[in-house]
Formats: sequence, C-alpha cells, structure tokens
Amino acid sequence: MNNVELSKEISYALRHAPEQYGLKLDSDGWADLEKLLGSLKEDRRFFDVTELSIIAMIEETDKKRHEITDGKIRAVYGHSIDTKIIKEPTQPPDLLYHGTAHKFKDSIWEIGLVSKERQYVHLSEDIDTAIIVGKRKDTQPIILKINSKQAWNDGILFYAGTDKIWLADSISVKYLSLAK
Ligand code: HQG
Repeated sequence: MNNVELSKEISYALRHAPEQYGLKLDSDGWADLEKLLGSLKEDRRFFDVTELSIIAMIEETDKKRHEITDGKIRAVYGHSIDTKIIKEPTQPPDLLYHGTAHKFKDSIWEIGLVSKERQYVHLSEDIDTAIIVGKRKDTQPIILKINSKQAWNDGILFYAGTDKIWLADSISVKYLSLAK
C-alpha cells in the first residue's frame, strides 16, 4: 500500500470531511478507527488496509500527522471542519517560524497571520521546517519569525501540534519580523 496516498486520504477524512467517511469527530478530533477502516476499504486502493498498516504508515511518514489510541484515530493538526477542535494551551519556545509565499506578504504585514480555511495558524519550530512548509506555495518562500515568548507573555495562546508544528488562533503584526 502506498503510504503517501494513505496518509493524504486519512488527512482529508480527519481534517476536512469526516462525514464523507461516516465519521463523527469528538471535541479533541478523535474518530472511530474501525469506521474509518470500513470506509477506506470501499476504495480499491485501500481494500486491504488494517490498523497495523496505518500504524506503519504513521511511523514511516516524515511528519507525525496522525495519532492512534484505544481504537480511535485523529489528525494532530490541519483541521478545516466547522466545529473547532479543542487544543490545550501550551507555552511555546521563545521563537517560532512561518514559511509562506511572497504574494501574501503585504496582507500579512497589514493584518498579521490568520488561519484562512484551517482552524488554526500553523507555525514551525525551526527555520528548516518553515522553509519546507513555505516551499509548498513558493519556490523562494519568505520566512517569518514569531516572537512567541512576548506573545505568550501578552496572553496569546499557543497549542502544541507535533514536535515541529505549533498552532495559534492568530498572530498580530507586532510579533512578526522577517527571519530570512
Ligand atoms: C497564509 C501542511 C494572506 C499563510 C504544512 C499560508 C503545515 C495569509 C496560507 C500545514 C495571511 C494558509 C499548514 C494573511 C496567513 N494574508 N495570507 N493575513 N495569514 N496567510 O495551507 O501554514 O503536509 O492553511 O502564510 O506543512 O501553509 O498537510 O497553512 O500560506 O504544517 O501535514 O495563508 O499544512 O502540513 O495556508 O500549512 P495553509 P500552512 P501537511
């Protein structure tokens, strides 16, 4: 089974369209794993998918996009569904980064970082991760530095995603500077 295809399909189901897969997410984003397996098996690309193949996919994929526990599975970040997934506020590292396309620069300097279609703004723990994220949108992305220490001290909430990705509701311009 192709890990990239499986990962993308599961991300789509758990981040954007659970109802298409007969799933209902709880407030932390968890869905019933058996139900997801049942829906995936209807697609001939995934006819032989099992819990073990999903666990292997998560382990073998560079980013830790999904988690499994006690018969449940969730996407760790990236959601766009209407009902907001509840995240626990967590103190971030002093600096975070955000890689994005040049064409968004003016708007970002005007209103700060906003979450657009997703539920949260996604921030990177290091510059290299931000470059990879930004390159999805621009061959020469701009990399923004977020003064997350100051923002946290001012009461802005951050939420842990993976070891590389942090989330926030929005980040105002005063915490942003150009990293690169
Ligand atoms: C931009 C992938 C104009 C923002 C990645 C970004 C990430 C603004 C875009 C995760 C803006 C939203 C999320 C403003 C923000 N004006 N543009 N005021 N504020 N933007 O895809 O962070 O591989 O929703 O810069 O690696 O690019 O799918 O967010 O370019 O971790 O697991 O609005 O998705 O992970 O785009 O990526 P996205 P993102 P996966």
